Amino acid sequence: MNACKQRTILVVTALSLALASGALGARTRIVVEAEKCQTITPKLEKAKDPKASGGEVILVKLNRPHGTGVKYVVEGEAKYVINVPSAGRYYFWGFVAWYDACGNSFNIKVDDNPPVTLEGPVTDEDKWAWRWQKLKQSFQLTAGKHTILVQMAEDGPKMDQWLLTNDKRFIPVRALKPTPQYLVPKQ
Ligand SMILES: [Ca+2]
Repeated sequence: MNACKQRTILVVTALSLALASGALGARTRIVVEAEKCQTITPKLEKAKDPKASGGEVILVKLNRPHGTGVKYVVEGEAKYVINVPSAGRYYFWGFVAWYDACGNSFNIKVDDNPPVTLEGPVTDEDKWAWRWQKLKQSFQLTAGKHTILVQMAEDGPKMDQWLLTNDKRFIPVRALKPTPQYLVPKQ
């Protein structure tokens, strides 16, 4: 047996062992249309948007005057229940459009964890432009049912979809194909 063949056998054996032990766990992408929530309460609401994925988004309408709400006081939330197929560390992304620096956030609450603010920069040039925004915190989740709340934080932002994935390196660019098989319907 030459050295090259030996190396190949070693690599194949190592890969087989890794697969057998689950070290290369399945990459899961749970993609949910924001409007496919179980429940939604004001001031969060659904709205038609022909350019959005699924033709709908969720949003907080602009207040007049804008930016006078008290941040972190929940005035409305959208609720989702999902079935996570495999345990692991999961990363949350929102496909969002921000209004301005006082309309560029939601709060995301996963199960009983404290809410985490999903927010990002916005300029006059990219006001209400759709972009994927990653939540700064990740979550260790068991396989099975989990509750996700998207909560109002400010007036003016919109959300088209959200993504929960155990693929740390995945960076979404545009709207993704929804995976309704992970959504638990309202009982
Ligand atoms: Ca949508």
